[in-house]
Amino acid sequence: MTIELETQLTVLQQQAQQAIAAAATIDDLEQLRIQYLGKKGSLSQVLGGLGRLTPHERPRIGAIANQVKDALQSDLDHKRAQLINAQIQGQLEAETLDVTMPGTYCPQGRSHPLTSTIDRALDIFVGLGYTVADGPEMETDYYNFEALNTPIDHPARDMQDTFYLPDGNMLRTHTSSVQIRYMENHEPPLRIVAPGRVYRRDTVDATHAAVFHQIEILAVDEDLTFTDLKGTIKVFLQEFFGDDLPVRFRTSYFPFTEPSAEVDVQWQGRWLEVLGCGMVDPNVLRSVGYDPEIYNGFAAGFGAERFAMVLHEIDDVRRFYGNDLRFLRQFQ
Ligand code: 2NM
Repeated sequence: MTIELETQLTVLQQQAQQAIAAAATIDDLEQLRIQYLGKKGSLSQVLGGLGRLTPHERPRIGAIANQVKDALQSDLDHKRAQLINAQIQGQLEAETLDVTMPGTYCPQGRSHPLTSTIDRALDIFVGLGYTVADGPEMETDYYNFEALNTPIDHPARDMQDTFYLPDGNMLRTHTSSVQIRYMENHEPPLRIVAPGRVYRRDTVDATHAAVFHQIEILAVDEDLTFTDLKGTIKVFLQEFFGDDLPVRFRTSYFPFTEPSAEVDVQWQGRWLEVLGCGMVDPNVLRSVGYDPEIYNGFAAGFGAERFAMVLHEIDDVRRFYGNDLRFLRQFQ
């Protein structure tokens, strides 16, 4: 009986120690603890037989059982510490951070100076109650010239000045065509601002581009006066360039306005022409079906490139299209 119990304890210890050594996870280990040392575990079952021993043998076997228990508990603790260590080690390796690795390149974009110039102008007109309008860049003779009171023999219609397409259409030479289209579809009163790309057959140099950007405004209402036009233009230019900017109006000529004016601003001590404007010609109003006895209008047009060049003191219009980052990075 004594030998039998002793053997059982020895076998149990060997089995348990092998199982503990082979445990792969902390959960496995906990299962083994319950299996061998738990209330209803193997060791308790073996000790159940203790009662059948003689009082003389009981303390010796009891002491062996305690040694087995202590040995297994110590193995469990040891193995648990090993597993936790391995887990931490694995985690450290998986989460290694190499602070010497190069960073991720995050290029930062910014507005093209022309885009921010156009946005700046549009913001001012939107603040004055104007609506932004746009239209096609390929136009018919009617929208680009005829509806704008531009006679058939006007020099602007010359093959030398306008990009004609083989079908007789053309690339628009101004955004006034947008205004005609808008007026055809809306009744007065209206206030619109039309920004966009325009095309002219100019010889390209520091101040001329074949493709550039125009911004045109148009107001149609009852009883608009040239004073309304002057006030609007002055407010716009002072908002755009700065409060105490000297502005002057000179008489001029456009087919679509009468009277017409060109506007200069004094910038860095010099007078620079920046804008054309006038009261919309009654023929233009008639062509969109407005009665010039009831309605009149004023309009103005200017080049975005020219405004950007004056504002930022840029000496060559070709810079805008060169995509030279050293140039572009100078603007916010
Ligand atoms: C300018 C100068 C003067 C203009 C006229 C019109 C329209 F459609 F109402 F007839 N839009 N824009 C205009 C007038 C444009 O650019 C230098």
